[in-house]
Amino acid sequence: MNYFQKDIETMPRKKIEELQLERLKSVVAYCYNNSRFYHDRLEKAGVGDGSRIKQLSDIQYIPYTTKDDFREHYPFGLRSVPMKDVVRIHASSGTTGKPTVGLYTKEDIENWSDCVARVTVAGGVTADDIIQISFGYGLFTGALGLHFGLEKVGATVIPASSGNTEKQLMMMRDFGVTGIVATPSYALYLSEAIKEGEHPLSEYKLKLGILGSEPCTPEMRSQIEQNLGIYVSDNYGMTELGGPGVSGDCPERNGMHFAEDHFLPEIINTETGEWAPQGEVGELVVTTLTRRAMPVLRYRTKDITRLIYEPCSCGRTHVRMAKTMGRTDDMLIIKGVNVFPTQIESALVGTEKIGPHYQLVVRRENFRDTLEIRVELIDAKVLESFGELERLRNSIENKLRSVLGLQTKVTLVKPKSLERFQGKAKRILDLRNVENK
Ligand code: DLL
Repeated sequence: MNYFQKDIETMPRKKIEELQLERLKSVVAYCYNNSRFYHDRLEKAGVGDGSRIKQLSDIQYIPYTTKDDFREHYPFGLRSVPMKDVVRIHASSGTTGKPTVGLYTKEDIENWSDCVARVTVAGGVTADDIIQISFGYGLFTGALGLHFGLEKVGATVIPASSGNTEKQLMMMRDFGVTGIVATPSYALYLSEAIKEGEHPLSEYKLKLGILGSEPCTPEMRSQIEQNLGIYVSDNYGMTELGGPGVSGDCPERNGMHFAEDHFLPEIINTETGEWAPQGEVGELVVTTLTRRAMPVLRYRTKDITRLIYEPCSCGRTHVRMAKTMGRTDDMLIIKGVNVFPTQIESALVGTEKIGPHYQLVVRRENFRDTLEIRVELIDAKVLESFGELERLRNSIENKLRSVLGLQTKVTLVKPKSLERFQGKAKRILDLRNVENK
């Protein structure tokens, strides 16, 4: 078994919790003393400088931090060090309004790189690998985060960035690339481009995919693995928590191990804000334990998952988080039923005759939301046979009804007619506000 930091990754549970408690107290005191924002928050909540924190469960007295806090204190309001100690700024683009900003000291970059190195090693990377990073370089944490982590491992890093697929493929062949870093959507796109190009897969040396930054169901993962002939591991993170490296798959791929020496996770009921019972699904809340430039206490990630405390046979002792079902803001409520796009993906991908590309179209008709699922056929010939088209459509609708408990409308569309994505996929087309204006 390979570990990047074995002593930490396999630390006995009790020791991890002792370390977390010590770090929790110290980060609360640090925030109280160095951040105007947290000083006021902690004072108001009666937590003060954290000296009253005696056990990990006392974290519940600390108020949550939310995306709105980042927005309202844009750009540097959550900063806890003088600007001269900040060596890097990242930000997430976000779809509306101002970006979410992350600041780093030199020490933050070191710790971040360690965490990322851990997830890449757990995903199979060694110093012998040549890894192409196909995340967009720039303010996004993905590219530079993986870049620094992989360099720590000693792998050869190619900062390809995103886009220009032909050139990406040429570099992969010419440089003997053994692994790619990308979103699952882009990996899928690359696999199609290889299939349609002049160079067969045998001209590539690919064996690993370190994919992350968006949900990827096990079904989608196997599709990517089959298409590219690689082994895929998943890793998770977010700008507010410093970027990738928060958690990642081990060879068991049964939940992503948290870097628990740097992050303290909790699961809450989104509606009540109370703790969910251990092992149950809810919203992930994370406290950064070691960040200096911008520590974050009890951040509500909006990601829906559960924590797995049972020991993992890979030997790592850090808690695992199950693959996320998605974000609370991506959850659709259709005729009163909660639907996550990942549930649809699991049901669709791998079904005979249809490809892994789909789009969800939400409309409002007669004051009720409706969901149309557009799915690409592998072979356009099916469109010529009304009978076959109907049979296929019915069987997919039935499958979805049994998974979702909801009647949906499936539309089978021509191969290659749905949009492809070079970064995170945008699969929901929400026409509710457009059509009803
Ligand atoms: O996506 C950080 C990252 C970069 C993670 C590269 C992994 C690899 P943001 O752009 O701020 O940061 O987006 C964060 O993306 O709250 C999740 O909803 C989603 N997300 C990230 N990783 C995963 C994953 C980066 N492995 C938001 N599975 C998060 C599911 C993910 N969702």
